[in-house]
Amino acid sequence: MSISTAPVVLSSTDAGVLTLTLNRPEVLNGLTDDVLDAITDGCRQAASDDGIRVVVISGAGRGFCSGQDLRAGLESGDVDIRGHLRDHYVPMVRAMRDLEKPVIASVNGVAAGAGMSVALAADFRIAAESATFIQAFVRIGLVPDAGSSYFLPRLVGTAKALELAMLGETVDSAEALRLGLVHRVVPDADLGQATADFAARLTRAPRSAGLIKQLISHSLDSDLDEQLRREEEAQVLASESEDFAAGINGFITKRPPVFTGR
Ligand code: T3D
Repeated sequence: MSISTAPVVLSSTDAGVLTLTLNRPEVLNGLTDDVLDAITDGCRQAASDDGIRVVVISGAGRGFCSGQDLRAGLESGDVDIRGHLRDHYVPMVRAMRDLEKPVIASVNGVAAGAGMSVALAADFRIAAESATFIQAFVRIGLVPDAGSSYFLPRLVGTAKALELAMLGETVDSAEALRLGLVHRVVPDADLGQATADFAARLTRAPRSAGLIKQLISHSLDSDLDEQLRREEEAQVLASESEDFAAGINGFITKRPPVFTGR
């Protein structure tokens, strides 16, 4: 038995970016309760800290995340799956989606099962060329969870989502880009810098960026009237922000506005 004292998720903050690095490289960052709860806590911390403007999730070693750690008790057959999902997976997905700040998945390697779900629950996915995506659930007789069955059809359409989830085949980064699963694919060696550049750009976004995240998130679940109401509410909030005042002033004075996220 090996006992590790290293944190299962490394957390660091720099220039407004909170980076959460899944840190179980020996199992391609398989998800345990501690890992799931640390992602949840990180997103909640970002929600309450004005200094954090963007969250980045990445993986240590050659994998992004291999999904549920299959050696963390599942094999005993004596697991309360419903409770496990409700107590650990659902809060993580909600924390990522409810956060009114962008979350970037910097996908450095394989994203399998719920590891792919983590990537899909993010707002942006930047993938290394060697990254792969696998709806691995079906390979072990499970169904997509942690939001995969929600996010996947919205990103690639129901026909392709069904194929990916039912066949569980490996999707490489070029195909992921073609399908619209990821926003960018970069050479492996450039992933860190490309993610940092993308995140830095988002740290300069106005308060309305978080409201835009919520509007687009709800869009496909709303009818037109409901979405028009949501736009109205969000626009009122945006128009009351300091960043809107800065934006208007910037337009009039012909100087680029400096947004603070307030
Ligand atoms: O609990 C609940 O509520 C249920 C929720 C379930 C959600 C899910 O995520 S279900 C899906 C779980 N994930 C999988 O089924 C993926 C399992 N892993 C793989 O299929 C392969 O490892 C990969 C395709 C991801 C990568 O393959 P490869 O060849 O690059 O690496 P490898 O040699 O298979 O893995 C390297 C090591 O990581 C290896 O350990 P070893 O043999 O060197 O000691 C392997 O066992 C370990 N590993 C990889 N994935 C997992 C894992 N160990 C535990 N859990 C894993 N998910």
